[in-house]
This record gives sequence, C-alpha cells and structure tokens, in this order.
Amino acid sequence: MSDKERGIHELYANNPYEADELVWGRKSNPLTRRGFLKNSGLTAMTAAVGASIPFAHLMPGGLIPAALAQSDEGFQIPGKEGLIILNDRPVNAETPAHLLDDDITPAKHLFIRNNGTPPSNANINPDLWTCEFGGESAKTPQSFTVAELKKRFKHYTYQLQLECGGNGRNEFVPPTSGNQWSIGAVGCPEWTGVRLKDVLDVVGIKKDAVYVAYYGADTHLSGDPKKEPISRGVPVYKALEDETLIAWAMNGEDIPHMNGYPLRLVCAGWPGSVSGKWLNRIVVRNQVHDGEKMTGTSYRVPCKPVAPGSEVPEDQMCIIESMPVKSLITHPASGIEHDRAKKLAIRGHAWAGDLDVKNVHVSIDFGATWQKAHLEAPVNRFAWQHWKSNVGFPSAGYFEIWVRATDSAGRAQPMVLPGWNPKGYLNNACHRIAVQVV
Ligand SMILES: Nc1nc2c(c(=O)[nH]1)N[C@H]1C(S)=C(S)[C@@H](COP(=O)(O)O)O[C@H]1N2
Ligand SMILES: [Mo]
Repeated sequence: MSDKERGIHELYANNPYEADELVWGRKSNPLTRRGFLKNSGLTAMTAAVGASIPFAHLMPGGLIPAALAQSDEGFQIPGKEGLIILNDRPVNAETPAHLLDDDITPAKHLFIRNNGTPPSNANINPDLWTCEFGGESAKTPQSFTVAELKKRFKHYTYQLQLECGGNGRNEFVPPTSGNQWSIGAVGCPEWTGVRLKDVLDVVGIKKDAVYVAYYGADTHLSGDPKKEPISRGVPVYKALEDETLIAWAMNGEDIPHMNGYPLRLVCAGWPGSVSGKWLNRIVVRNQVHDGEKMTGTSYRVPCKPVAPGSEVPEDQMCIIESMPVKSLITHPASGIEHDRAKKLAIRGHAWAGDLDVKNVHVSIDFGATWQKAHLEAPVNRFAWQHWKSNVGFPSAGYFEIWVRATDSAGRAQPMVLPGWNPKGYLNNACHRIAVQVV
C-alpha cells in the first residue's frame, strides 16, 4: 500500500470512493454507498484489519474500517489524561471513546474546545471574579462576584452533557474547515452552580428581551483587545430553563482551568458553544445576539438540505439550536480481540439535545439487522443515558459493532453521514468499533 504515507484519513477526505478503489481496489457507488470488494480488495482489507470479514458484502463503500480509522495517540495537557490533541493554538483536544466510559465524565477526560487564549490561571482570584449582568433589555444592570453568587442564590447540581457543534466534523465529504473532531468532543460531568434564571429574576428582564448572551475573559488569538474570540447566546426561554446554570464546580471540585475556571455557563442540549467559559458578562438582548461566532456560517446550518459542497447564502443559514440524537460505544475499546465462544458485553451512552433518548439499538452486520439494547433513564434532564447489551458473533473474523439511538420524537441516528453543511456541524452518524473475533 504505497499510498499509506499520505495517511488514510487524508486519502478518504479527498474522495472516499476514489480512495476505496486506490486502497482496496473496491469499486463503490456513492449513490447506493455499496462497496463491491473484488477478490484482491477483500484480501487487502482482510490483511489490513487482521482477520476475515464475514459481513464484507454488507459493508458500505467509502468507509474506512473502524480498525484503521480510530487511533488514540495520547497527549499531555495539565489535569487531562489520554486526550487527543487536534490543535495547540488554541488548545483543542478530544477524548477517545473508551475514556468516556464513566457514567459521570471525570475532569481529566472532558474535551477542550478553545476559540481564543484563555485568561492566565495565575491571575485568577476565584472569590473576586466578577460577572456583570446587563444589556439593553436588563432592567437593573448589576454585578456579582462568585462569592456573592454562592451566598445569595440557591445551589443546584445537575449532570449536563456538553457537545461541540463540530463533533464528528472529520467525516464530512467534501471536507469542511475547522478542528477535525472525530467522536470525542462530548462529555457529561456533574455541574454545580446557581440557576441563570434566579439571577436574571433579580436583574430583571424587560418585555422586549429576545436573547441572553455571554462574554468570557479569554482573548482573541490576534491579541487585539477589541476583538472577542467568541460571544454567543440563546433565546430567552432556553436561558431561563431550570438546568441552565452559572457553574463554579464540576464533579464537586473547581472547574479545570481549560474548561472555564472559575465560572462558566452550562446551557445543555445545544451546541457547546453556547456554554460560555471564564464567564464575566451576561447580556439580555432585544435582538438575536450578534456577537462573535453568532453570524455568517458559524454554528449555523442550511435551513434546507443542500448538495455537498454547495455555497449557501447567509440568509439561508439557520442558527443551530437543540443538538441531534447521538450515542457512543464506550466499552470495549475499538480493536479488541474477543473469544467467539463468549458473548461480548458492550455499553455506552446516548443523548438527544433537548429531548430524551427513547431507545438504542446495536448491529454487528454493518446495519443490516439491529438488536435492542437495555437503556436507562437520565438522572436528570440533559444528562446522557447509559445503555448496555450483550452480543454474540456467528463466526471468527473482523466485525464492527454499530450503535444507533432514537430520540423521544422518533428520530434515529443516520447510519452514515447526515446532511452536509458548510462548516461540518451536527454529524450524528452511528458510532462504530472494530472487534476481532477469534
Ligand atoms: N469564553 C469561551 N467560552 C467558550 C469557548 C471559548 O472558546 N471561549 N468555546 C465554546 C465551545 S465552541 C465549546 S464546544 C465549549 C467547550 O467546552 P469545554 O472546553 O469545557 O469542553 O465551550 C464553549 N465556551
Ligand atoms: Mo464548539
């Protein structure tokens, strides 16, 4: 395989069907997504994954086998363990699926998505840290220190999932720019703080209020103090939900520096970008917020589906709200060997933006048939739900386990890539892992 030096992702990113032919000699049809592995191609893929592939005839075209697509090279960021670094300026790092196995995501395994330069940790005094509340639709603008917020308002603790809108971007064809997240820009820690709505109740919201937005203390990468790295918001009804928190703690401890210490907004179910870190200002707006990364193609998708690669006029782009249904297989890790005489216990989590997950199914034959998994209820709204199942295999060989969740409105995850969009958001295609059955 002389093209291996180019990297299999690079090859597939350019044209997955051409790559299929180049790597495996597999003629595949983009429309039906069927792959026709010729004898030599099958031999090549079998050699690459290290075993025969009993369901090879069902494997879609243009798909890198999970055994080759997923790597978990480690990277060290203080307080973090095993994350995969995608960018170091700004820092962006995701979590391999098997490190998201805990019911409650530990701090060391929560992804990092920075748009700018975080405030220096050394300069942060957590008690004196102040958050202003204002904006044209605030009745009585005022400020609270973290100590005042803690003293004045009732504390709440919820497990809330956080997922970057660009999670899964690395699968879009044609490729879209930005951090090439695979599946690990998601986590579900337990957050403690006060309700944004309790504070806004004291501040007062004028009748013309439309949006509530945040500003943080991080600075623009250019160093220009007049520029914001990011400032996003949500409609008033979303800001006022019980679970929208101004949080100072994660899993009972200070929030890690890279995740927004000492204060952040957690507004679950929507793209992670609405959960402002290093929070120092909340504004109540009389219009849809127009801060950095609210406009243009940022965190927006075409209001109606478009052909892959299309240029979409700005007035036909809609702001992303609730995130789509999604799931992960967090155990076992991809690539394990398994004894065919035994059943394999598998498990993971599923979540569905503002909705609940109604059921989860798993497949070992590239989605031809599905078996229902056991699914738990969420501990609270916006917490991910745990699922588990036992699967048996008909023979030895290379298998993939796919997982598919369905939300309470009956919408299921797509098995392969959903609607293409210019910035590569909302890829909720089924997660899959490789298993070598021996
Ligand atoms: N101030 C500030 N808040 C921010 C960001 C940022 O760069 N600066 N990134 C946003 C994005 S795009 C996401 S996905 C989440 C990531 O949160 P995490 O880094 O704690 O995982 O924070 C959001 N809040
Ligand atoms: Mo994000």
